[in-house]
Amino acid sequence: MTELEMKLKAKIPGEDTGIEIRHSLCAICSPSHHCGLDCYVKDGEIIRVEGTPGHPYSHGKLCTKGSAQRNYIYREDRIKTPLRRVGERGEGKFEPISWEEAYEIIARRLNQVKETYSPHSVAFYSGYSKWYRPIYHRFAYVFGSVNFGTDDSVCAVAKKIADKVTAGCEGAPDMAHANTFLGWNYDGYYSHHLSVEGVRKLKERGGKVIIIDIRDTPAAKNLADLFLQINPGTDGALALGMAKLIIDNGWADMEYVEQYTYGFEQYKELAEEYTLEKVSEITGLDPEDIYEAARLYATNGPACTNYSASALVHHINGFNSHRAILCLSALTGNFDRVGGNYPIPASYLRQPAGFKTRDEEFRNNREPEGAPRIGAGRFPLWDAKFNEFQTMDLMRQIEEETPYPVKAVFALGLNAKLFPETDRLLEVMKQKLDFIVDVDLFMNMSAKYADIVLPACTSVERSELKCYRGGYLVYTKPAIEPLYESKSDVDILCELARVMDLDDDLLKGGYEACLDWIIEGCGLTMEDLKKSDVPVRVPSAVWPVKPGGCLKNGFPTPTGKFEFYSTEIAAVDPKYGLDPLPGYRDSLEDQNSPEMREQYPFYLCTGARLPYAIHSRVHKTPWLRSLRPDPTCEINRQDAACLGLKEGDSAVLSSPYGEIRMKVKVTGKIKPGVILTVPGYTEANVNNLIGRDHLDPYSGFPGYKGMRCNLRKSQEAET
Ligand SMILES: Nc1nc2c(c(=O)[nH]1)N[C@H]1C(S)=C(S)[C@@H](COP(=O)(O)OP(=O)(O)OC[C@H]3O[C@@H](n4cnc5c(=O)[nH]c(N)nc54)[C@H](O)[C@@H]3O)O[C@H]1N2
Ligand SMILES: Nc1nc2c(c(=O)[nH]1)N[C@H]1C(S)=C(S)[C@@H](COP(=O)(O)OP(=O)(O)OC[C@H]3O[C@@H](n4cnc5c(=O)[nH]c(N)nc54)[C@H](O)[C@@H]3O)O[C@H]1N2
Ligand SMILES: [Mo]
Repeated sequence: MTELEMKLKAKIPGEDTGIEIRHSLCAICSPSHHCGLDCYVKDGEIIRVEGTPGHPYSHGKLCTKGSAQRNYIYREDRIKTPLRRVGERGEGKFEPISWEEAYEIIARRLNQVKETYSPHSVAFYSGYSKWYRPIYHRFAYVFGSVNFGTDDSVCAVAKKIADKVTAGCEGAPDMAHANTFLGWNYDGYYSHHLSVEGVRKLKERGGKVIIIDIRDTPAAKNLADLFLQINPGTDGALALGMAKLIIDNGWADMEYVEQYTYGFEQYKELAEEYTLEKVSEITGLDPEDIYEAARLYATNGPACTNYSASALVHHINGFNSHRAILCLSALTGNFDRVGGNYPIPASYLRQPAGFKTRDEEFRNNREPEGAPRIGAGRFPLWDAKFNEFQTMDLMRQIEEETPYPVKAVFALGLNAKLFPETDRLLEVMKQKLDFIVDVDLFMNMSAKYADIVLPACTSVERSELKCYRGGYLVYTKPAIEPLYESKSDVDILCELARVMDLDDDLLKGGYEACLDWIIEGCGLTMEDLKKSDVPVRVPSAVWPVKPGGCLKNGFPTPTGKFEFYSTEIAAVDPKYGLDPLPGYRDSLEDQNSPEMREQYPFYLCTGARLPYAIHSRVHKTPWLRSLRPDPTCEINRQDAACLGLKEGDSAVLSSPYGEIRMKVKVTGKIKPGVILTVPGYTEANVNNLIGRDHLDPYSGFPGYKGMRCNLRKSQEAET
């Protein structure tokens, strides 16, 4: 009996149940969290799912979203066949067509744009899903367009670039050896459930945990020895204040600073301005707590830090706030040291796993030239440090056609709801684009603007290559056949490459041929991988990766040092006004006129994660939606009382850009003056309240988590 047959017998005794358990993975969430999934299949249908026991990364765990997998897969709004638009863009009227016809139309229309304008006039876009990216990235390049762009324009990459221009590389927390964990905007319970175990173990060893958050979270409650409930968007000031305390009290590791860092004197001078009194005023924190956080972090080392993919860098001052926090790591001698933060190179899909693949070469060795990427003129640092277009400039370029027109958008997972001023973007696309293709699982609001819509299938209906920390690779097998006429995204891309006769034998050879090329040299082939349906250890993997490389060989920065003063930022044309030091600016500095303050007195933070929501992809998944049926915003009880609002009231949330209607949740977990909500609802799209130019000039990231707003009781009949 196989391991799975034994498991089935233990769970469901009896003969001939007709049920089989098949291993797969859950891809609802981010690439670092693709939990192993066991699917119980009967008559070609999944009737139950649970986490894969013994999975080397997820260890049998599955979060709220993953547990609703069945409900997600069998949703009624799944796109069933290729579709051609027959109504107005946005109207949602389509007719089914065959795959052949769809490919033929796409090939013809994309080539038309290429010939009439240029290949760069086709923008290739991807929403949140990452698994197909190497294939897709290369597809865009082989087609000839420089414009491949993704949700990376608003997720995590600001942090990565800030790391690169400071340390030359990113530093992952070495939780296993730290004595103190600085959980700066860390709430693993909601956004990274698998990470909580590491923090719990640290505590069990007697380690200390500091949590800095704007809301009282499960991490604050369950893990924190010290919890600082900070005013939103003021983290940069706190980090500089902590730096001053660390320097003034002699807690800095001056040997490290002298040997390995650059620009300490300027940094010290900057920090000098951030007195305890001033920082307490900006951040709303008790001076004693600030002092204690600095003392604990600097003196109870080694100390590692959590760097959030979104919470900080979703403020228009977020890039430098992140740098200011990162600098604390070097100031205390914790960067690239055991128990601190140190670099672990990416293996595949930009995830660290301890072995090498040719993912980046595969994506980039066909990179075309001949035009600047979208956003290059506005966000030079982004453009210099990351090989994707900055999608936050897409709307402007489509509208203004400078420096050249963009006339077609080819998208996998188009979801305009992630973009600030969503409705305006959709209108601009509707008016100005010649051709739009969208490949998605579900018929969402944005897909309705596409000329051709193609049905993708979910992770349980296809195969996927995935790497895991610890040196593992898996090539999953489909647990069920693709539903309806849906296909795997990578098959769609490779088939289209053939129809278009793109000049690339790898893409035309199919997904597995591409993967064979990518993993060559790691010690396993696709044939080897296919023999297992759970992750296998890669022979060339070295894990754990050890720290110390930068200290020994020099940091990968222009000076070879950790740069408090970034020489790469200093080299950017001064007309962009970028500060080489991690200086602090107000996160509402573009909205501080007296009229704005009066009209929009609240601070709107959107998108702090909730365990049963992820972007817009599960809002229509009934089980998950039932946990929070109405679009809801949270407000402190004092403010609610002042506004005459009660729990469950219908209210209008407004900003200078628009209004939406939401239900009110009254809470003690956020401070007065702050309003919290999540994006992704079609009927209450909070991104219509965020200005498209409310962007961080360093990264181009939008200030999703820092916008002025107001809330008033809805005058209409309460529902
Ligand atoms: N206001 C506000 N806005 C935000 C954020 C915030 O915090 N606040 N967070 C930002 C961040 S960090 C992110 S990452 C983005 C994410 O935002 P999006 O990229 O919009 O994320 P999703 O809505 O999850 O997914 C996009 C689309 O991909 C589809 N999809 C799912 N799986 C597949 C697949 O396998 N193939 C294909 N072809 N399509 C698939 C989904 O159905 C969906 O329509 O949102 C950003 N927007
Ligand atoms: N359940 C769930 N999990 C997710 C996602 C999801 O949508 N749902 N999205 C995934 C994606 S794409 C991303 S990018 C990551 C993001 O994951 P994280 O980086 O963890 O981001 P958040 O949960 O938005 O923010 C973390 C904490 O920061 C706090 N915070 C917000 N603003 C501020 C601030 O100004 N200062 C401080 N100090 N704290 C602040 C929030 O209250 C929250 O508790 O999550 C991933 N995981
Ligand atoms: Mo994200």
